[in-house]
Order: sequence, then structure tokens, then C-alpha cells
Amino acid sequence: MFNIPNLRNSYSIFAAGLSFYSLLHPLKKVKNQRSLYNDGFLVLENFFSPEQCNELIQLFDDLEQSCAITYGSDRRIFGLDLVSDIHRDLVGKNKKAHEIGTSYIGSDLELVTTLGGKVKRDPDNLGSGGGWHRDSFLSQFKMIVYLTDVDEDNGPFQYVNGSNLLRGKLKDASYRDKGDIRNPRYEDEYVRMLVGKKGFDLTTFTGKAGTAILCDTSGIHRGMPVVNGTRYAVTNYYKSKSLLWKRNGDGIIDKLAQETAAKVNKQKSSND
Ligand SMILES: O=C(O)CCC(=O)C(=O)O
Repeated sequence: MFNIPNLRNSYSIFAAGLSFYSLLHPLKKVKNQRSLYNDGFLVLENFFSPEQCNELIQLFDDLEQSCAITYGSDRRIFGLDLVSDIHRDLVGKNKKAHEIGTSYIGSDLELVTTLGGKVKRDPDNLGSGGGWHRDSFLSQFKMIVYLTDVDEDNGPFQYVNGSNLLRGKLKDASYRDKGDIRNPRYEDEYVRMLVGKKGFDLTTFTGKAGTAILCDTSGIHRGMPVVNGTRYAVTNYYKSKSLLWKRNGDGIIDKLAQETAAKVNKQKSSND
């Protein structure tokens, strides 16, 4: 009998759908930013000064107790652009990140939220983002800026090079078990196989406080599990203004950001 769940797990249907969508929404090879297209990321050093990083950390610390949400080893505050001037003006409204993302995705982007994140060692120790994953199978743009120096020990961002490209997505899906084709989460062993045997490269982003990573999070990525120390970062989430890029999950992040704003407003009015 005609079985929809089986059909949904078919490689051919997944590949045809993704290819069709990618034909309609081609990613752009922008001059001077080819690594964003070819590898899925672009690194800009000294994007923020040490003083700016410290100010952003201080604000996170001030709000952590009342506003942070815990996800494994992550402490996250969504919507910092709604409650902090420096998060809004320096990070959320950052012109350079917006311009680069818009030219890569090929349609005007808008900020969904500026997230503040702090990662520490935790018993499950999956790292920021909860292990290897794609945020979606369709391209998505984010900017992560480290606010503390990041080495191999305190949770650097990691990315499987080229896993943002259609050919990377199709190649990877062809290795997966049928039931996993649409699963955006990956076991460590699977990523080791992609990197060790299937010719993908892996980048681990160590860097000084103030380093920005602009990336397409439809590629396979994670925050490496923390061995020692703490990592602070801010992340801009963007979405396209075009209706053709609408996703099922749109709205969840906005809601979390509004919750932060409501908590901070309540705190302010009880202090008045
Ligand atoms: O901040 C990081 O290092 C990774 C976070 C992540 O994977 C995510 O939010 O999707």
C-alpha cells in the first residue's frame, strides 16, 4: 500500500525536494567572502574590542539569574537586543553582519534575536547546541561572536566544511540510514566517519575575545564539549523577510525573546 512515512524517508524524494528548493534559492558567492559559500563560514578577527566584550559579558551576568534558560551545558538569554542598548546597537543591528548574510542568502534578512550564551562543563557534556546538528536543511545565517578567548578546552564552535552546500547535504544524506535522512542531529561517530573516511574537513574555531564567526547553520556544527573553563558569546539569529523562506519553527525564538523583555520590564517596575 502507498505508505507516506516510507515515502518521506526516501533519499530520492528528500534529494529532489532539497535540490528544487536550492535551485529557487541559490546561495551567492560574494567577492571577498568566498569561504562563507565554499566552507559555510567566515571568520572576522577583532570584530569587537576587549572593552565591548567585557560590557556585553557584564550585562549577561547581571541578567543571568532572572532571565537565563538552561539547556544542558548552555545558559542562554534570548532577546538581549530588546533589553540592552549595547546588545541592540553593537550586535543586533550590526550592519556588516546583516549585509554579508543578505548577500549570501540572496534576500533581505531581518534579525530574529540576539542571544547571550555562557557554556561551562556539565555532566552530559554535549557542548553548546547539544551536539552535532544542522539548524535546518535549508540555509540559515547566524553570527557568533566570542566574548572570551576560546581555546580547545572551553567549547570552541566546530563546523564540517562544505556541509552547507547542496552537494554536501546530498552526499551526507546518501550515507545515512533511511530513517535518519530528515533527522538534523548526528552522532559523534557519524561525524568522525564523514571527516575520517568521506573526505569532509572539520574546522575548530579557536580565537580571541572579539572574534566573529559568520556561518550558515544549515551546515553540520556544534559547540565542542567544554573540558575546562567558561565561554561567553553572543549570537545573532536571522531570518529572510521573503515569505518563501518561512519555516515551521518561526516564532518560537521570538516568543523566548519576548519572555526576557517581560521579565526585565517586571523587574524594572518593581524597582520603581
Ligand atoms: O555556540 C555554539 O558554539 C554552537 C551553538 C549551536 O550549535 C546552535 O545554537 O545551534
